[in-house]
Amino acid sequence: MPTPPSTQAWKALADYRRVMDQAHLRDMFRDDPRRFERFSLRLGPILYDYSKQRIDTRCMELLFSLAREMDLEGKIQAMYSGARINRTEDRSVLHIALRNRSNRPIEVDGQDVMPGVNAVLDQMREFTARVRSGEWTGSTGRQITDVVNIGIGGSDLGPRMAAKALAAYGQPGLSCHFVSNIDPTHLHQCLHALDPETTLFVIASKTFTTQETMTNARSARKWLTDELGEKADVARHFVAVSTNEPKVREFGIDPKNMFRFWDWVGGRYSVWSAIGLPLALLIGMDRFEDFLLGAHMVDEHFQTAELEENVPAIMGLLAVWYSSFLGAESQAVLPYDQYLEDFPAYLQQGEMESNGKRITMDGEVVDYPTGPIIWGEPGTNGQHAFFQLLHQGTRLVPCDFIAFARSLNPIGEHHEILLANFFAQTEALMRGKTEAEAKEELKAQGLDQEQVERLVRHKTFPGNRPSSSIVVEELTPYTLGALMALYEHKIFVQGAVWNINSFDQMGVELGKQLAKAILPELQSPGSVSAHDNSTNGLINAWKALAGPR
Ligand code: G6Q
Repeated sequence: MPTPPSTQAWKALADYRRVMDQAHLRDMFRDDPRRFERFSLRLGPILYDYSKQRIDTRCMELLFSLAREMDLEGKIQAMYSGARINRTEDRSVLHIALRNRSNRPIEVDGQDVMPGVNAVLDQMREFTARVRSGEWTGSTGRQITDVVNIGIGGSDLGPRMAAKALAAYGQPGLSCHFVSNIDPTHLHQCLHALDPETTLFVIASKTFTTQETMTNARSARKWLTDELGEKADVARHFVAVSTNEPKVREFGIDPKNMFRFWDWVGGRYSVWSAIGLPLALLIGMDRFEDFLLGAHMVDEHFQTAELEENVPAIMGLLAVWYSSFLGAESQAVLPYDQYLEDFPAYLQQGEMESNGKRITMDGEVVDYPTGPIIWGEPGTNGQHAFFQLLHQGTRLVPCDFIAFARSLNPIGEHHEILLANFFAQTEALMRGKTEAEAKEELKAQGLDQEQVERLVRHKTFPGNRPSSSIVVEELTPYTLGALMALYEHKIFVQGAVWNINSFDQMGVELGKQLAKAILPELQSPGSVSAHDNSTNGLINAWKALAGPR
């Protein structure tokens, strides 16, 4: 594989950047009345508009050439065919199999994975139906009213975000809660309001060894047995989602109540597997399968559409353009929908854990920037906070604006006001306000010449600030699944072009090792001296503050 900077297209893009630096989006819209038609696509219920990005036809052609030189199309087919593209962990990457509603065989080591995927979906269907109907009860015979997912990272963010996003489709009388943090406050906040007789815990951990999850799970089990005493039947209140059956048994969960998944499902791509169980309990299995179907529709598109018509390919290539050529350090994701409150945090993991890498597939240190920092908040809240920096700051922050055409909770004119803001923001970022326009405005307000001169620069907006707009018909399980899959494949595209492995997470594993080494030192008396001066100082100061162990 060539290094990205050694390709023809990379060199041409590095040159073309100078052309684009001279261009202003306002002028590009003036010169091309069909810019929206040229640079927007429809994909089922989704409209993707990238006409307010700093690109033109030539720039897109070069980005597509770059993708081809880095064999994006070949890499897509490799993923779909079950090749071990996660080379550092020697694993296939097959979240697409989890939502393969066509049921077309997908093989790993000559074995079709689909029968196993379908068997777990059947198991989830049976279990969720029993819990939702009240047939499955707690140990005192009462119906389950609260599901508590205990998991962290990929075993938390996806189902938590999706359960919040699809709360409108939930079963009345059944609530989902998510405990991830080892901070005891998180478990306390969740459990203090719950009744153990009607609470079901889902222990979600691919490895079933993650310190936070296992500690929270043991404390939850203790809470249950302390509260219910002799009546406690742990098997009726605990189920597991994992790849590690021996550890699940060891914890005391009946393997009949274990939902499997496989090492070819990465944590941050696992919501489509049984890690989605809390979501399936909340919205029911038919809707969970709609969620899978939405993602599958995007999977089919990603695999078959020409790059020029391929939404995730374009999303990923634009991210490469901004990170590697235009010097953008971050990208904002701005859902104009309260249900998507956790979407930026979910994407933060997806993008930053996947593409926060500095070593290529060939083991070389990269000499170009890779994955950007992802951040964001729902609109319109962000407008009253950090949007100032987007409009007038010194940094380039490409933004994704996401909105739904219809509200699930229409009240008066709220939704129109929300969308008026959505459209106005992308327009203002793109157009800006010239000094002449600002002057006119100030004069019209009756300010004298001196006041106008003093204020005009502060009131000027440079514009040319790029954004994409993603407008979706309505928030449903299907459209949420589709939206999430778009971003998953966008992440893949960037990794393919940068020639990095988007599917390992050595940095996360480092964190898991480090804390384990220090814990015994915190739990034994005496001062520590094995670390650097700062770490020794901090640990010893903590020991003094916290009191005797
Ligand atoms: C995701 C990461 C990481 C992982 C958590 C939880 O891709 O690998 O976020 O999901 O560390 O791991 P377990 O599911 O094994 O507990």
